[in-house]
Formats: sequence, structure tokens, C-alpha cells
Amino acid sequence: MKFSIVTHGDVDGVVSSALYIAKLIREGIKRDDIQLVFAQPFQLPDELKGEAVVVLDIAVNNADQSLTEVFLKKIKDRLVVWIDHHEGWVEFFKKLPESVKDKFIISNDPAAAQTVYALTGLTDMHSFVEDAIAADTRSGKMSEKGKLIDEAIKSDPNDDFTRLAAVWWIVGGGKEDIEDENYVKLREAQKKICRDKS
Ligand SMILES: [Mn+2]
Repeated sequence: MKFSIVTHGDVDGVVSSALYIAKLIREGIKRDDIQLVFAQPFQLPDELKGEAVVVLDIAVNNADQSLTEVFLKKIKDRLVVWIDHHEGWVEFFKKLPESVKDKFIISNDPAAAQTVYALTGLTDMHSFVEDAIAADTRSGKMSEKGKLIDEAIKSDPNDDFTRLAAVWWIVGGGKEDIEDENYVKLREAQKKICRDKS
């Protein structure tokens, strides 16, 4: 089964997708069968390859809900779950049949990663959930690893390769290991933002 994971491109979206992917891998899904797509409520993908679709940390596009509607129409038969923690879904749900509505898990958690965590329960990844909460609420302290992801992403917001590296780094255990190519990629991206700041 091929999966497409559509997730927000910030720290919360990165951690959410890493948690979900770790769950899929534990269930025997191969890495090569997982397509990751970074998106925003107003910028949703046109085409998704997966036979199964998972959407994480993507709010309803409140400025124009038809965008979300059109996207949902394309994926609804393949949708496994849509997990989010933003407000604004109530109106949108009124138009949906129960069978589709049932695929949504909408919480009021401070980060979507916390909602995904409640579903996947991979305790060794919990520190990243705390980083996602700190990043999304802009309060609390991010760990060094959280800062690494945050700064690496911000070094080039248009570069999804950094986001991909962050997701696969977490899935691989998130260790500060210079033999880990994803870790090295993140460190290099982080250095770039630190250089720019000075
Ligand atoms: Mn979020």
C-alpha cells in the first residue's frame, strides 16, 4: 500500500508526520512507499500518488473554504485520517456526510503532534512533541534538537529537502550522530541561518 502524507511545513507538521511515519513503518509499510508532501491550508497539492492519504496539521482554509472542499473531494475515498488542532472546522463539517466526517480527528491540543502522539504512542519520540508545542505556541523552551529543526527549516523556507531531512532524521531516532546524513544536512542548514544572522 502506497501512502501520501500531506503535512504542514513547520516544526509541528514535521514532527506530526515523523510520528505518523514511524507508526506506518512499525506496521510494516516500506519507506519507499511513503510520499511526503508539505502544504498549507491555502496551498494544497493537486495530485497525490498514494492509495492511502493522511493529512496532518492542515487547518480548514477559512478565507475560502472551497479550497479545502476541492482538495477533500479529490482524496476522500483514499483518506485514512485527517488530524488537526486548529479552529474553524464546525461550519465545514456541516456540509460533510458522516462517513467522511468520521475520518477527521480534530483536537484543541497546543500542537497537532500531540494529537498524533495520542494515536501513535511512540514514547521515545515524546521530546519532539514538546518541541512542536513550544514552536506552535511560541512559548516554552525548545530543546537543542527542536532548535536544530526550526532553524534548519527557516534557513530556506522554500526548500522541502530540509523538511524531508528533518522528518527522516526523527524517524531514524533523531540522534546527534555525524554519521547520520539527515543530521548532517540539518546542521549545515542551521549553520547557514546562524551565518546570515551574524
Ligand atoms: Mn500545528
